[in-house]
Amino acid sequence: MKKRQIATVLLLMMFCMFPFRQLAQAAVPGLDPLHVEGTRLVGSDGKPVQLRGISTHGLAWFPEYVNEDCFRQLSQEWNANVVRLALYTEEYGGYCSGGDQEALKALVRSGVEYATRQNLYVILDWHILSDGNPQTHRQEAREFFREMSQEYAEYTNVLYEICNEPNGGTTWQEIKSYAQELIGVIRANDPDGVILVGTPNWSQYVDQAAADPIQDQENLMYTLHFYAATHRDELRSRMTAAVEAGLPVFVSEYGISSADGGGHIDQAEADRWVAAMDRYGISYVAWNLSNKDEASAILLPSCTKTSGFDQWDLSGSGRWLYQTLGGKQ
Ligand code: IDC
Repeated sequence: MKKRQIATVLLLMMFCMFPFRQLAQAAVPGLDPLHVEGTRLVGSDGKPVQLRGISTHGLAWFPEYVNEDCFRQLSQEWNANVVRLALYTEEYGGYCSGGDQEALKALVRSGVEYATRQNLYVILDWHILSDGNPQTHRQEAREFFREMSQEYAEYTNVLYEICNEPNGGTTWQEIKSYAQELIGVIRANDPDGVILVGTPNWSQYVDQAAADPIQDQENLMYTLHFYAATHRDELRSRMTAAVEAGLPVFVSEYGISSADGGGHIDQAEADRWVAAMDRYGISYVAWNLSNKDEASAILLPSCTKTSGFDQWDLSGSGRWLYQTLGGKQ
């Protein structure tokens, strides 16, 4: 063989021997896989992990904040370690009410990639709200989570939130049976990703879940949501009692405004919530990453930037969150 042929053969051999599979696996995010032990979220070393970060507003309404520079700033400067992607199901332009499903999924996928590259855990939030009962869009939910869990089975930073806030009299039994079905769908692809289950009455009745938790499943957590200017001691005690009863609780959404997302902010009450959540190692995700003219939005309506925010761009909620997360001055 001529030298050139030998070189070609050698190159071909090297090409065939190259461990492409390993390369593909190495490309899968390296965030520490989480699991649930007792009431706590823990890392692979068994040490407790607390996720603290922010939720997008409705992806259909504020898609512009799903960008890598924004996520980089949240991670590096704000000290967040999680973002939540809120995919409304029923509201105007929602996933099940005429929204462009492919475009919305594309946004979710971009969000996951940016989060992954920026070392953030990411929650896929099936944001039921005016639909009240998660059974309403059960088929769409099954299909959505089947697809997502297939795509992200290897992603150690993806958490699945299967129903934001059941309400309107939806019972724990109804939520439980929906959850069991969805857990089955997700587990068929992703045997160990953390799944967050909503609770009755806008994710406030964690006591009902604590009294009758889902059996024979691992890596489940139950959500509690609060708004500090509306919800105080009573709901907080329900949260801590549920944890003391052995329920793994995750605060996947909270605001420091009133429950309608507006009104005024109550920082003193918010600090009491944070103290309680920190004491129990509960994770918490703030509502919301937008410049909407409402007190829960972290940006002022006058801020038109979609990344590179400075202190003048932040609302009262934004400044409080920055400090609470331990943002770098
Ligand atoms: C609110 C938004 C508001 C929007 C409304 C849609 O802040 O801009 O118009 O939803 O109905 C929740 C929900 C969350 C709410 C939020 C504030 O999960 O979707 O967002 N909230 O009302 N639960 C308690 C409060």
